[in-house]
Parts: sequence; structure tokens; C-alpha cells
Amino acid sequence: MQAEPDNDQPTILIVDDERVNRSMLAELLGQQYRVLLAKDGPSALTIAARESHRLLLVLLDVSMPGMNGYEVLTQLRKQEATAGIAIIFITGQSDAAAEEYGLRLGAADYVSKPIRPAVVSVRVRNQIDLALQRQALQRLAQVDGLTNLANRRHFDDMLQRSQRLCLRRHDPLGLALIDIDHFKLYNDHYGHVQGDEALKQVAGTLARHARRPYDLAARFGGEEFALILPGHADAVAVVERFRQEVQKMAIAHAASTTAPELTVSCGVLTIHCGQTDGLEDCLRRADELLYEAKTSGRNRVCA
Ligand code: GH3
Ligand code: MG
Ligand code: MG
Ligand code: MG
Repeated sequence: MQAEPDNDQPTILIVDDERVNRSMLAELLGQQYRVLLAKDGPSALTIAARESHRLLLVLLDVSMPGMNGYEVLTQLRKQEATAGIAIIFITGQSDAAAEEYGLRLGAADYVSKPIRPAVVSVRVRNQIDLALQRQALQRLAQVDGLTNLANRRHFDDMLQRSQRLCLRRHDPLGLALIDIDHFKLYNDHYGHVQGDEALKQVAGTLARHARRPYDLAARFGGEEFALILPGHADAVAVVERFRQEVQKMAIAHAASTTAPELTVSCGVLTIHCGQTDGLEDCLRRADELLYEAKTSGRNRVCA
């Protein structure tokens, strides 16, 4: 993941065509949140796309020249990255039909002008709390509890997204399947608790090899891991370095017939853009390469 220069206050985007409204809201919310401002729909969409990874809430004026708030909401919902951002409409219309329309479009809440600061603060706080809870739940649903890596479900999801990304960018997509060697013997010899510790250590090393923003290290299941490396021309080299580092951790494995320490076998497939094979086929081929690594002596990378 990339380093974030700013603090981690929740980010709010205020969109209003009138400067006085923007400054009033910015002053009201600026103490507790990181506040961004936009004076029209198109710039709101640009900022939201750029900040989608940390933007939790948009305070959105309904009537603006050019693109109105309803259109902005509709556009935000169309893009995967911005679809989940909470929206509070702000409007001068004290019109029940307009309010109903906004809520039906999927706004989380509605406040009317003239703005009552205390009410806006509370409504914003409520929506931010909900958004943070949603984020925490989403994270729980994506992460493997033992290793903290992406779980299988998230891996499947990200593999599909990575394939789309690589198609768009005309990039190759590296896919690795990794399996710990003689891990049943490790458990038998050292016990399941120490087995879990070894899994965590291997996972930590794997995570350090998923360096770029779109790389993903996952627990594929049991003592198997996976690595997605979008846009890497040298996926094999990355995985080979990982394999060597696992061996260098020197986790003793007295029962292994491969080496005195814990080792891994890896299959690496490079999917070329334009190749339209289904991902199931790709996974099957990566698994065949892993099997080749196992049958040709373990503790190696086959590509
Ligand atoms: P190979 O080198 O052919 O991969 O042999 P292996 O023994 O590693 O493969 P096998 O599939 O026979 O055994 C996998 C072992 O991984 C068996 C299972 O108990 C262990 N395992 C799977 N998940 C966990 C876990 O969460 N914790 C621990 N401690 N062990 C696990
Ligand atoms: Mg306006
Ligand atoms: Mg296995
Ligand atoms: Mg194994």
C-alpha cells in the first residue's frame, strides 16, 4: 500500500455552488474532519474519484447550475470506487417530494437550509459513525483471521478486478499459488499451535512481497497462499525471492525430507493481456505448476 501523507481523520467532501455555504460548513466540520470542497458537480466527481479510498461522506447541494446534486449522486453510484460513499443532501427546498426523491435515489440523509449547525453536526457524525462501522465489517469479511492476509473470498474478487485492470492497461498479470512443504509433518512434529505460528510467519513474509498498490497476498486455504501481481513483468523473480526468504527465516522443520527448515513450493502463471481464459482455468494452470514444483523436489518455483 502507498504511504498516506495526511492524517487519518475521516474525509468529507462539501459540494455547493455558493461560497458562503461552503465556508460555513467547512468551518463547522473542519475541526473534526478532513474537509474537501467543490463548487460544482464535475469537480465533485473528480475529487471523489481521486479520494475514493478515504472519502466517507459527501454533503451535496441539490440545486447547482450545470449538474445538480441528483445527477452527482447518480454518477457517484455508477463507479465501483465511489458507489458506497454516503451522501447527505443539502437543499433550500422545503419540499417533501424533493426530499423523498433524494432519499429514494439512495441519499443517507437530508438537511435543509437555512443550516442549523448543531443539527448538521449530529447528522454528519451519525453518518460518519455508520460509514466507519461499514468499513470495519467490510474489512472483517475480507481478512483471514489467523494470518491477516486477504481471505479466499477477497482473493477471488481481487483476481477478477486485477484481470480487468490488466486488460485495460495492456499489462501482464502475475498469479502465484504457494504451498508449505510437508506441513502435515510439521504439525505432527511440533503441534498445531506452533503450526499456526509458522503459518503467520510465512504470511508476514508473503505480505512484504506484495509491495505495489495493486498487489495482493492472500491465504488461499489451509497452508496454501496466493499472490496477485498485476503489471509485474518479473512475477517469477518476486516469488523466487519470497521462496528464498522463507528458507532464510530458518524455521526448524526436523521432520521434513526436503530441507532442515520450513520451505515452500510455488507455481507462477503469467497471464498475458488479451488472453481471455477464464480465471478458473488460470487457477487450474497455476495449480498444475505448483504440483510440478511439488513432484520435482519441492522448495522451488515452477513457471
Ligand atoms: P506437501 O508438501 O505435499 O504440501 O505436504 P503437506 O503435508 O504440506 O500437505 P497436506 O495437504 O497433506 O497437509 C496440509 C496440512 O496443513 C494438513 C493440515 O493439518 C495443515 N493445516 C491446514 N490449515 C492449518 C491451520 O490453519 N493451522 C495449522 N496448524 N495447520 C493447518
Ligand atoms: Mg446551490
Ligand atoms: Mg496443501
Ligand atoms: Mg503443503
